[in-house]
Amino acid sequence: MSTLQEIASCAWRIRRYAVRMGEVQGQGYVGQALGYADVLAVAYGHAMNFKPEDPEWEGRDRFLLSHGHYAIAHYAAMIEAGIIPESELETYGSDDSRLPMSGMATYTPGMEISGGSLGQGLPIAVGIALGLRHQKNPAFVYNSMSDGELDEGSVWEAAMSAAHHGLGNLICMVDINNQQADGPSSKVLGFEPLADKWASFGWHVQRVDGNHLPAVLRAFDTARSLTDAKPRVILCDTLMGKGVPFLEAREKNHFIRVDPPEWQQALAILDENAPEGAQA
Ligand SMILES: Cc1ncc(C[n+]2csc(CCOP(=O)(O)OP(=O)(O)O)c2C)c(N)n1
Ligand SMILES: [Mg+2]
Repeated sequence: MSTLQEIASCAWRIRRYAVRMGEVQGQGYVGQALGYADVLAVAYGHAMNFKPEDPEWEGRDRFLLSHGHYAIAHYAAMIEAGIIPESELETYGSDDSRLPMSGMATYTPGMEISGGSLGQGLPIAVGIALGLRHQKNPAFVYNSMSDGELDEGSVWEAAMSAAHHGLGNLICMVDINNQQADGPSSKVLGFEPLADKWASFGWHVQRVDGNHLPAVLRAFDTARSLTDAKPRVILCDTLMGKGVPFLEAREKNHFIRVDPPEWQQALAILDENAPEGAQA
């Protein structure tokens, strides 16, 4: 069991790794990584069962990165978790790297699926959760999605299917940053009232401030400890760029290009606000 202070340090290091990878390429989906770092810190630093030295261990909880463009965030979490060595961060997005800019299962240890074609993760997660149950394997399936993905009909077909099959071993997280490639999610295709929608599809629903660690922690603990045969969803409201004010304030931050000195400036801001006792 990790303490809140330890998880806060995890989240801070995840943000630092993502900014450092962004600097390698001069661009990337860094705003998402900063916004989602707290959720990933709770998932990898507290909730999930895995063996860093054996990413294919049968008993592991499966983490599916459906929104493959968040790979930079996922790599940062897996570096923090000890699944990927920190030194590999320097190869991010380069030819022959195990860390391509979109998540690829065949390239990267710990990457369960090649996500990125949005709306595919949840249907795959339903299949894996059914398979695990059939094998009497008590592992959980965590499917991670973005709010723009909710535009995809396949998500809602899979949501119905998960409830129909009573998949209590399936936990879905949605990063609600109210952003997508074409602008604010609420303007592109409104999805509210979102908690009511998931509940009406037969899911156990929690909606939390995804940048408030105690709330995220409680939500994961609840999702894991419920005993009913309902799939669980954690709707996480987050702020893109969280922790670096000049990135939080950017209007078009779906994919950011940052001037070279600004990467160091972003790291300096994170370091000035490091949680107590945190070490890079
Ligand atoms: C099926 C599909 N359609 C379109 C795209 C192109 N695309 C890549 S990222 C993205 C935005 C999706 O919204 P979200 O993930 O919420 O954006 P973010 O929060 O990262 O800005 C889109 C439309 C895709 N990857 N897959
Ligand atoms: Mg979004």
